[in-house]
Amino acid sequence: MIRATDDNEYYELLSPTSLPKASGFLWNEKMMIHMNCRGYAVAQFMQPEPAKYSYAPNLEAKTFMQPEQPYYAHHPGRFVYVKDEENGKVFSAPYEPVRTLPDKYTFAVGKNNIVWKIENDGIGIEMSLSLPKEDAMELWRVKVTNLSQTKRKISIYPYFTIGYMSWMNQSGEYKQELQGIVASAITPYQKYQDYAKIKLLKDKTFLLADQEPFAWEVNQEAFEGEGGITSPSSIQNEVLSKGESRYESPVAVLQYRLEMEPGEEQAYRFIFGPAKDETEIAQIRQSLFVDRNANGEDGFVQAEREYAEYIKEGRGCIEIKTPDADLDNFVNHWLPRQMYYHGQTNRLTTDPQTRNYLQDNMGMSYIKPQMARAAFLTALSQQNASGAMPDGIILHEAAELKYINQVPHTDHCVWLPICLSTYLDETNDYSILDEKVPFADGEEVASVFEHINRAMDWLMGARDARGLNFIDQGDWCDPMNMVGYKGKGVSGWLTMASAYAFIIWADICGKSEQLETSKKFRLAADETNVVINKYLWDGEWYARGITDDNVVFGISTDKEGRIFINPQGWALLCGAADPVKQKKLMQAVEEQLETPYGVEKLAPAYTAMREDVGRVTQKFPGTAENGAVYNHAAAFYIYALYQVGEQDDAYRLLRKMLPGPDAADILRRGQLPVFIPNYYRGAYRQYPNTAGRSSHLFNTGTVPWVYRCLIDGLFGLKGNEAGIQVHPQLPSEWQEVTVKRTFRGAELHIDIKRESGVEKTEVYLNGNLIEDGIIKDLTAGAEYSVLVKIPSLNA
Ligand code: CEZ
Repeated sequence: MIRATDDNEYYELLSPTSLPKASGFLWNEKMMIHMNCRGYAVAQFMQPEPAKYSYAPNLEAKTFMQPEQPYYAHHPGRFVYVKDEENGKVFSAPYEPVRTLPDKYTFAVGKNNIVWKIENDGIGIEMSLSLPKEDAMELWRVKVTNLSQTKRKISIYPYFTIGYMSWMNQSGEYKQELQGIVASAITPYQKYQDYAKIKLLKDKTFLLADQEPFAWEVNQEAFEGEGGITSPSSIQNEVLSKGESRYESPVAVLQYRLEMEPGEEQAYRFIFGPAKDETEIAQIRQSLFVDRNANGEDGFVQAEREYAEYIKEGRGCIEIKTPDADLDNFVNHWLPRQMYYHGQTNRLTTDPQTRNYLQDNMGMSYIKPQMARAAFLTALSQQNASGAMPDGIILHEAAELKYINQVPHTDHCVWLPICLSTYLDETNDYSILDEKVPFADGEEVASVFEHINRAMDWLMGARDARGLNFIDQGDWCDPMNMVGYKGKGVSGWLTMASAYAFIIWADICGKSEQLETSKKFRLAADETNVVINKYLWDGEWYARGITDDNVVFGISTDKEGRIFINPQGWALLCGAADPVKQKKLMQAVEEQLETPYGVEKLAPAYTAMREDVGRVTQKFPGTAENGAVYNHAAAFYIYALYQVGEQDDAYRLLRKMLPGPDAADILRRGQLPVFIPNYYRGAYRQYPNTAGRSSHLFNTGTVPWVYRCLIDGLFGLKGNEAGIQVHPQLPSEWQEVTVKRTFRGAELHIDIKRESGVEKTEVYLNGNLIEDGIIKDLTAGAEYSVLVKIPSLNA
């Protein structure tokens, strides 16, 4: 059903119906496209706010990308209808809208392109999508092959949806001079003040062809006729009617008529995207289809190549070989790619949530540390002198704080030291602490060190008389918006996260000779942990918080939302849980939250609104924050398990983040293992039938944490001031792994194996035992060979 290609370049799906929502995504500096196996697409580009050029059939509310996107017949998509001119039979590639089951079908998701190969009735259709590196446009190739023994007369109809562009003004027509279709619209608006922005928008959608079509249609209704989208009336005619759209929904359909000898191939290329005006479209045509470089390549070919190079820049810093080939493939290729996407594009928003911006750049520390560095400085330059971090980091002068960033959350400060520590581990660039950065309010400029001190002080100040952190209208959990909106409710998780942030910051201060400050925050962490145990320990696990009305929740007497994952994991991280409590809470998690698809965020999922907890309780039970296997939260927990040395539990849960390896699991998740989704359905004990289903949402803070689980935990190759501290935590069933670790310019070839007689980890560098297990004095450009012996379990 699914398989990785031999070179691991693609993941292939061999049926259009077994995982109907299986998908891949491509992105560049200005756009992203989420393409599913049946031809449906969700694409958006930045101008600077996210916008569409291939629209739904009615106006969509603008919000973040939706989980478990429903696809429907008229959903935006890219297809090719194929008609046999001799018998009138029609099918479509890749599968929608005609839905004829092809004789052969492959959907191959690659790193820099997405490819389909379809065979139907002796006709082969190969479609591929790539992007240029910078610009918002899709680069399509369509190849038609006559696979039969006889001469064939066919028509192909590349069909690109444009959809309902605007209720104010929309139209479209074929332009001879451009050899393509241009649809035009005015983005709807009502305030005259908006006109200045509206007039600059790319309100045209174009489809350019490298070969002159035989005919075309630009009017959606005329194209479909009474036959509808599955069997458009107009393609029953010999020639499309060359229609236009005048305040009618436009569509971009071209017709090519072909007479093909047996074995003959025909290749076409198309460019689809948004533009400001026809001049711009003409320039695109000129530079991609006409102009050639010294090697005779046109811009289209060059753009595809540049894009492949761009995607390759997103390499991670480990390459692994373990007993689990699927894991290797994911970790070596897809995981860094997903992390790079986040770090490079900030999820295509102009005002990323502060915690997302910081965590996405935590991931960038492994790929392009200079970018992570710059991002940390940008974030700090938007901090208030009080130490408070804002909701949302503005990345574009024209950006506005939208949606969730208008809701006050109290957790943003904790992410500063946590994310910075990864950057420091990777780079040892402590000079960042001396960097001078302004505050958002007032004239004051201060060092990064001072900025983070103030953030930590702010966390210490934003507490009630008991010493618990106020939650206001949310913490990490966005929709937990009514625990503390009256100003009294507190977050158990945030109190723990603050303690953990103090510890991390105290460590960083200790290493940069800020000993007094280090002591201060270590003490603060200890005191916080006392408070945590006094007010939040429920006997078998930790509570999630205490509401405005002083009701403790996330405890054994709650029928719903009885246990939450975050306070358990973070109590391990911040050291609040002593060994007895550790054991108890891990057991509670295993019994109440673990499922075959990972650990749930809370259980039992809420089935009705709890007005003293908020919106999270209104989400459908088992989706998103209401008890899904919310991978971001699961990753925190796994990270914590590694921190306390629970390597088998940690690995078991880590592996559950990926679909597979068995077919039943893949069917259940419905997703290719080319990204980790933000959640898999939970509420396993309430709704077992839907449990495990992927959200298909590839925007998630999960990925840098998974990477940290691998580097700091599983393979134990974390950086420090001196070099790399080697401390692997392999699951019991693994005997040997090899890792290539790139680190500060050096390359280490590390072989980790179990060996009988070995009592504790032994690290050998070029054959010599290293007493403290820290590989030091690494030189950029040099290669090292490291042998790590770990105890054998059957000794
Ligand atoms: O957004 C994520 C946020 O991007 O939810 C996480 C949060 O930590 C991330 O910063 C947990 O709440 O508002 C909502 O109800 C949404 O569900 C968002 O909380 C959620 C979406 O998944 C965005 O993709």
